[in-house]
Amino acid sequence: MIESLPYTFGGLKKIPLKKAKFVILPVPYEATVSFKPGTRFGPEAIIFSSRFMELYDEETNTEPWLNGILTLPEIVQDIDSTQKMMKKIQKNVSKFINNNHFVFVLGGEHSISFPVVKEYQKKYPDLKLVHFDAHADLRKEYEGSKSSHASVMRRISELGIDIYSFGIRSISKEEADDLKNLKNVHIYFAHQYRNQQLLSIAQQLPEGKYYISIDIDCFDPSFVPDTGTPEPGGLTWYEVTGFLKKFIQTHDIVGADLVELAPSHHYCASSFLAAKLVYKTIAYICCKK
Ligand SMILES: [Mn+2]
Repeated sequence: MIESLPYTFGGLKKIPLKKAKFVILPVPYEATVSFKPGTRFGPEAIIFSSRFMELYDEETNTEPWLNGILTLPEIVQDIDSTQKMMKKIQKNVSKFINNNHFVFVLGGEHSISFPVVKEYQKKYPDLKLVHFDAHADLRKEYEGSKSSHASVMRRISELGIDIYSFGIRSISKEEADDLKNLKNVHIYFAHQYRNQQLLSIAQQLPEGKYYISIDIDCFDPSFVPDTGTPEPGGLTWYEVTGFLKKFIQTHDIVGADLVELAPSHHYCASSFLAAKLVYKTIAYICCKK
């Protein structure tokens, strides 16, 4: 009876916070979009689609939801100031991070990764970042904003965090020039690194605590047309999940986000893929010994 499913990630029943290994945090924030708008509807579309997923994962032969997944109330965009909103997000995630919950943030635009990563770095000073995206997001600022979605990795790099970016196929001349001086940013361009190479890199990345930030536009538009700036030549479902599986087997993941889904009314494959990617990531983490 679909009608009776709770409106939560996976349609799962609400559980006490202390029983939740994973908390799903919807952040429908949208302020600095440059092309097609709609990321504010991303979390809602992901949660809606997730209610129709199979909760058994055939690949890992597990039922990831048994580890405890709790959908939190969304962080409402009730203030105009970007800086205040970033502070609000950081404050909100703090208690979950400090109580050892795995926070999985659903965006919203990519800017929201910054306050979450900043708070994670407080707990894990050696925090590193794996980043999937079509865009490098390394602009010093964009359209007058330092908190733009197009600047988020620049801001994170300024925290001294090592960044490993995959699927990149759109970068400005200025960003490409700056890259030589950004010693902690490692870009694996989509035209160079595919399939088996991605799998090898997944195992070779340095040890440490990692946060994973996934901009849904890392996928090819044939998989995910519903995003603000779809770029041709993107990654496939099995390239991304294959990487995540290998990477998670060999590394310690403490938090994640999935951002930039801009759902359309007539095409649900994008939001379903997003929901499934969140659940797959949880499955890979849970089946780790
Ligand atoms: Mn992007």
